[in-house]
Formats: sequence, C-alpha cells, structure tokens
Amino acid sequence: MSEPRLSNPDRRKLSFLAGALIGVLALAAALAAGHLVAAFVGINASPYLAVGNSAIDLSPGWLKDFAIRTFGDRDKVMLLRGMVLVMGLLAVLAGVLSRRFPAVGAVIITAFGVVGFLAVITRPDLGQLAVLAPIVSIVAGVATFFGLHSLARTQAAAENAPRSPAEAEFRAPRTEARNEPRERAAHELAPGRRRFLAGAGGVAVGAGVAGLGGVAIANSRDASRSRAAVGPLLAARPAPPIPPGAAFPELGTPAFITPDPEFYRVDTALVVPQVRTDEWSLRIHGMVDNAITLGYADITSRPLVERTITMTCVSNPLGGPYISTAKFIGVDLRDLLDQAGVRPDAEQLYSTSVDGYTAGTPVRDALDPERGAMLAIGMNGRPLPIEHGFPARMVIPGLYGYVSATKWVTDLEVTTWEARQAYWLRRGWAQKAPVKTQSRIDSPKSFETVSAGRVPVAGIAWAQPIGIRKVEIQVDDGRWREADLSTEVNEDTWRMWRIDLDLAPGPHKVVCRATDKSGYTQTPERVDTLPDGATGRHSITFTAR
Ligand SMILES: Nc1nc2c(c(=O)[nH]1)N[C@H]1C(S)=C(S)[C@@H](COP(=O)(O)O)O[C@H]1N2
Ligand SMILES: [Mo]
Repeated sequence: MSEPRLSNPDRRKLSFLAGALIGVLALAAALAAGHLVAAFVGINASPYLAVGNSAIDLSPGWLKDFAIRTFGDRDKVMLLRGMVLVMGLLAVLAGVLSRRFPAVGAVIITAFGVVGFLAVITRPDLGQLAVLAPIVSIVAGVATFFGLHSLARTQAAAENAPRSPAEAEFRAPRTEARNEPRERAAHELAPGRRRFLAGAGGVAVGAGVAGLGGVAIANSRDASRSRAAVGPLLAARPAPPIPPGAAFPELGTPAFITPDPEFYRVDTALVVPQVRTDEWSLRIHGMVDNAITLGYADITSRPLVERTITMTCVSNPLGGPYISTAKFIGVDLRDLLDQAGVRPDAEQLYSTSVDGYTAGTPVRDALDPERGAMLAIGMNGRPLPIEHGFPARMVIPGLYGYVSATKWVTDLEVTTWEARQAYWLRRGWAQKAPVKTQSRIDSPKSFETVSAGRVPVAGIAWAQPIGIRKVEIQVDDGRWREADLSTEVNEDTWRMWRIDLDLAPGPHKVVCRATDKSGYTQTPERVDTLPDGATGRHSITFTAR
C-alpha cells in the first residue's frame, strides 16, 4: 500500500454496516469480558447484570407493580431482553456516529462503561474486587472498538483511494480472479476487507466464548449441591395433615398445597442468589441485649416446627395469581429474637438478604406468639427451593411478603422505624402491610362459554391471620347468596368456596365477596395495589349457551 492513502485515512467514512458492526461487537466484547470476570468476583458485578439490578432498584413502586402485572414471573427476562435491545441500538448508534472519528464511539463506549462501573460500585452486595469486572469490560470494549475501527479504516482507505500505479499492482490478483467462475469472483475479497472480517469474526467468537464461559462458571457455583446435601427435613412438630375437602381442584380451584414449581415468585434478584449452607449465617443485632450470629447447624439442631401458611404479594391485583400455600418448616423467629433479647423500645425488625434487599417488619408481629412468625429453612418436607430463599427465609402469616418474607436472609437488625427505611418503603409502598381480606373466582374463567343449566362456580378467599367466615356470590346484580366453604385448615391459609348456579342461556356476571372472622366484609370500593394492597370485589363475565 502506498503512503498517500494511509496518511489521509479520514478522507472517507466507513460504511454504515461496518460502523454498526463495530459498535455491536465492541459492546459484545465489553459485556462478555465483564461477565467472565464477574463469574470470579461475584456474578452481580457483571456490568450487564449490575445495570439491570440498578434499573430494578431505581424503579419506583408503580413500575414494579406494572412489571409484575404485565409480565408476572417473566418480568426479569423482559427487563434483560429490553436492555439488550436498548444497548444494541445505542451500540449501533455509537458505531455509526464514529464512522469518521473513532473518538466519538470511544467516548460513547466509555460512557457506557462508566454507567456499568457506577452500577457495580453502588451494589450493596459486592466486595472490592468487584470493580475489576467493569474495568476489564471498559478496556475490552474500547480496545475492540479501536482495533476493529483501524482495520476497517485501512480497508476503506485501500478500497477508495484514487487509482495509482501502486494500486494497480495491489489489485492485480483480483484481475486474475475475474477468470474464475462467477460465483467465486463475487465472493473475492480485498485483503483489507478480509482482515477486518477476520477481526470481526474473531471478536464475535471470543465474546461468545468469554460470555458463555462466564455463565458456565457462574452456574457451577450454584447452591443446588448444598441443597441436595441437606436432604429431606423432618419437623419435630409437624403440621396437621390437609383434611379431605380442603380444596376443590376438580372445580378449578388451586390444590391446597401449591406444588413448588407453581409457587408464585416475586423478588428483585436478576440472578437468583446462590448461598451454600456452609457459608450462610444469620446475625441478629441492634436493639438487643446480646447480638448473636447463627449458622445453619444452629437452626437444624433445634426442634423444627412446621406450619401451613398462605403467602400473598401486595402487588396481587383483583383476581390475581400472587398467592400460594406451603407447609413451611423452620424455627420460631421469636425464639431466636428472645435469645438475643429484644429491648422493649424496639419497633422494627429490619431484615436484609444476601443480595442487599431489605424489609421492615413490626417487632410486635415478629414476637407475637399467636402469629407464629418463622425463620423457615424448608417447604413441603424439603429444603427451600433456591428461588424461594434457600438456605433460609422469613415467613410471617398475615403480612404481605414485602414486609415479612425476606428470602436468603442473613441479617436481622432490631431497630426503630425512624432509623431504617426498607427497600419498598423507599419506593412508595406502605410501612405496615397486613394482608387484606380478599376473594377470587377461579371457575368459570372470564369470557368463557359454559353450558346453560347447572353451572358450578368456585374460587378462593383469604384473610390471614383472622380466617374466613363466609363467601357470598352475586349473579347478574341479584341478591347475595352464600357459597359452601371448604374444610378449614387453619386461619393462616386460604379457604376454597363453591356454589352451583342455575343459569339461563345468555351473558352473565358473577361477583364474589368474603367476610372474615372479625365480621369485616370486602368493600366494593376499588383501590389500587399501591401503597398497601388492592381492595374491591373480583367479578367475571361469561356466557351460558
Ligand atoms: N431477598 C428478597 N426477599 C424477598 C423479596 C425480594 O425481592 N428479595 N420479595 C418479597 C416479596 S414482595 C414477596 S411477595 C415474597 C415472595 O416470596 P416467594 O417468591 O417465595 O413467593 O418474597 C419477599 N421476599
Ligand atoms: Mo410482594
């Protein structure tokens, strides 16, 4: 190649495609390198995940509600996909904007990197080594960007320089190629272009290997072996067996005990925390007489209790699915708190999970012997599923999950309301959140068509920890009729109901309302889930034919 062309490379911009490709590959290299390093220093240090986690943490309460309502358990998958889309578009933009001046793209990529860096250093659950991940990520991104850019520019310069005797020489082999069969000639590439494509391909493969390697290494750290080693859990005080007639699954209600894979899941964790029993501990401190730290064996060596409890999420909309029941196995939270000695002026039990999530529970509820608050290590005879908090979580009947059910819990601080504000409180949700009395129609489904005549209608009602007294049904704005209730298991669990209707062909509307054992009947007034749970009555419309 001759001097004049290379000395003036900026005369010509890169092609749109080359610019976009460079942007995307630099992004891929940055994310993959960061993810690989994060596999060693803490997976949440991956800039990709850290940005996602920060996006979750920066979301206001209504956005969480929207995400749960719209995407349900798939909210995180959707977030990660949305991030790929946004970052991909920004990378294309960065590449295209720097077709003439690579500095533009380098600045954009570095800005990306700084966002990732800030996201990592502000995570509550990462150590100091974690900064390595975003640093390596930035270096990989910028290096890839400059490397590919210079390859591409050399190529562009070579292809577009004014014809010169030197170039005639350079292109000579190509002239020969024209004698080859047509197809091959069309694929014939100039060496510059070949070098760029080889570089691009190398980056793509390298990013793929690094990224997948990071994922594989992170996966190999999972807690499932530790969980399997625990084996089945037996309670010294088992929960009474579920009596026949406790549920009507044949009529469309859920089974009384929710199968583990169907148990609803709500949390802020992009990557499910992996905590082995041998590294888990629970510290109880703050306004106590003597702070204590308990290991897993300190829990399992106590007599374990088992309680059947229905858990509910504050974000559950009218008729929604975020309610499930399990037999939880663990110890009384009160026993642990008593061992530490809670001071009388304490108000809040501030719990923290290994990933930095926090919840605030009234100390009074945690200590109330009637309430039966638990530190649970198992569910349905087995250790907790990892996504439901293995090795240990809190479960407190009658309080929405966000103020009571911290999963992967490692720290309990006894404190005041003034001193600490928990995760969702800071985002607009209420400080106190007892479960509201509610009911739901499970069958028929809205907009279903059923046969006219005898139509069985069934559903669930709940009012933990008070219990359900009755459920009533109203058909087509007629009089309220009492439904049959299932056999009661305990007042901390849901209660199924059923009623047979006799319906003429045509459209119908059915509304349900529950009355709890305090005498309170569900209000018709519809209130949104934010800030402390929905009110109103679930109704469905369907057609009999
Ligand atoms: N560590 C942690 N614990 C958590 C949460 C969370 O985001 N992180 N979410 C809470 C909320 S809002 C609910 S409703 C319950 C849900 O528990 P589950 O996923 O086991 O059903 O967990 C609670 N515990
Ligand atoms: Mo929740």
